[in-house]
Amino acid sequence: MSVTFEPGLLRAYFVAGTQDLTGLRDLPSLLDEAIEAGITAFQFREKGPNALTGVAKRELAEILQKRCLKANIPFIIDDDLDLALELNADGIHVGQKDDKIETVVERISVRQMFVGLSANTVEQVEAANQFDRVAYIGSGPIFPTQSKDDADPAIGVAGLTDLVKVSKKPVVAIGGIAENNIDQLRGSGADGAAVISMISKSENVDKSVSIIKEVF
Ligand code: TZP
Ligand code: MG
Repeated sequence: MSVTFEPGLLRAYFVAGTQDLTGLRDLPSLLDEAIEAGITAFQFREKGPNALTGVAKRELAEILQKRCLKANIPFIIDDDLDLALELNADGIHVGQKDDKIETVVERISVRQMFVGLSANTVEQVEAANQFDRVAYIGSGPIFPTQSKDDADPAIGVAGLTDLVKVSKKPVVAIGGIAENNIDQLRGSGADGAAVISMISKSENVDKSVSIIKEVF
């Protein structure tokens, strides 16, 4: 049973991998907490020098996918089309430097799977508009972020608003979104916030998710 895409799924979009966790937290229990708090989507983004690979990555993905399935929220895999196809994930998310969108669209052809694409310039958004299979755009970083080593410069809320105007797809804002700045996204036209640290480093996950859902 897969979750089909609708823009409301972007409201409170939690992104994480084991590399984002500090201390004694483990990802399945953090995901449980975030689900309980009301996240609307989860992306498994296992990336970077400390990330799991191979069987360990797949086994963790399966555990997380079961949680999402039970909660009826989409399980989205970042930048690993083979794994997404193998597990029949609800969605695949790719960045501009990952597999080409043409390749992704071709390889998922007959699957239900939806596609999210990162785009942070007007040109990238216009290109994404041409692909029917792209369900949503992820735009950012909005603010400076610690969670992505190769992050592009922050585009700010004004940059986000410009992209939303050009996009024919719903847009989720990402990057550096925190309790002390999320208010600035009101009226940006984005459909939601995608966050790593606001949830994974939160001392009160319930409160953090409520703050996101209060804005979106
Ligand atoms: N893409 C653009 S910024 C970013 C990604 C994956 C990192 C978001 O992490 P945080 O902690 O919410 O800033
Ligand atoms: Mg990437």
